[in-house]
Amino acid sequence: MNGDGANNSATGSGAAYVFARSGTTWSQQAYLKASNTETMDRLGQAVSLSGDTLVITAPPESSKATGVNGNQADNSAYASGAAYVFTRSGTTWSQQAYLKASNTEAYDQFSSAVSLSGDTLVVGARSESSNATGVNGDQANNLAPGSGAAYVFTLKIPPSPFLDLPFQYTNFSVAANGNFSGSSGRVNSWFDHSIPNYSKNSNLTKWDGSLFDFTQVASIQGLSWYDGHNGTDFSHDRSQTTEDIYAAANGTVFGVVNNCGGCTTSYGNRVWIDHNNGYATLYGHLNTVSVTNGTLITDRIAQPLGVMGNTGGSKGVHLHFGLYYDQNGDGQWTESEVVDPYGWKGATNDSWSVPSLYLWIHPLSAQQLIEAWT
Ligand SMILES: [Ca+2]
Ligand SMILES: [Ca+2]
Ligand SMILES: [Ca+2]
Ligand SMILES: [Ca+2]
Ligand SMILES: [Zn+2]
Repeated sequence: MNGDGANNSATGSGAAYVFARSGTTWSQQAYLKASNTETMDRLGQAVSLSGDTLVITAPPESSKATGVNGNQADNSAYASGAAYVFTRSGTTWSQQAYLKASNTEAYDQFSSAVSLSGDTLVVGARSESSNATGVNGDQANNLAPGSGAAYVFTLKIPPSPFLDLPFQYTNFSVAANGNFSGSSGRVNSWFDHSIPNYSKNSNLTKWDGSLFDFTQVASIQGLSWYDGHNGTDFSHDRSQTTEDIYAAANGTVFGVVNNCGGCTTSYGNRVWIDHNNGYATLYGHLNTVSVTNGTLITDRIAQPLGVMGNTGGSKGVHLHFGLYYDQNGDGQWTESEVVDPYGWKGATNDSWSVPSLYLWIHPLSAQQLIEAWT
């Protein structure tokens, strides 16, 4: 996106322009091109927008790929057609998928029409030529030239950031500076991307891919960093003697443990919240809990979950914040489904199996502010 719009070196390749409104003022937000831009592909012949997802068509596109994210580099199926799915995070658009028909052939013009609603996408191919009838018939023949077909895709749309920090603050200069006196930042142990589930390998890999080798940098980690951590630890506000903990987003309370006086293992007194979008959050080591199973959180600041504490396997007052995504859709959140709300930006694949996405409402600059304290 936002490439060089000033050249004309791919005649008729096409483009899409996203405009966004602030109040009554419209301005261009993005200039979008295909991942495999070529002359006469006619990207943008049709577009369909739903929420933060945009589909852009290119009916003359000519690869012989089929399905999702196939090989887009060849031109051996002239005008078979393709569609491109872009999503927006904040104000940034990026291509998520390159879509082709399941039975790609030359001249089919897949994406001659397109319509997106929520996560359901219909793509028309007006010149597709099988003689099938109804749903999922024989798509392999060409016995009815130009009869046309439509293809339905269910998109897996990444969630928009929806998490707030699980404590009270009025703005990020307060979060960065004021929630401590004289220091900034709240994170005192990051999620470890190097080895899942408390396995130990003597290092910690942070969301950005930076590696802390504990055999080399033990002096800086102290008790603040640890190997195999499956969550984010937030330290306490040193300007307060007790600190309320709030839901990171609205949802329904479950999994409450509130009778953990003296327990020395696991998350101690804790609260879980189901956010009704596949994600759940865990708030561990609480001193006291002020919600019960089934409590609906509809205004997070109006309903504290409890008070930050030092119960369970904890070595000081802090909040263990866990984020889980129900990847297998069974309605349970297991330790193999834990994810990092700071996402994953490392150069190699994350060793955790469920993808971590950046899900804080606040932008990276604020994230760096809360990171600053050591
Ligand atoms: Ca091409
Ligand atoms: Ca065909
Ligand atoms: Ca590790
Ligand atoms: Ca699950
Ligand atoms: Zn922790």
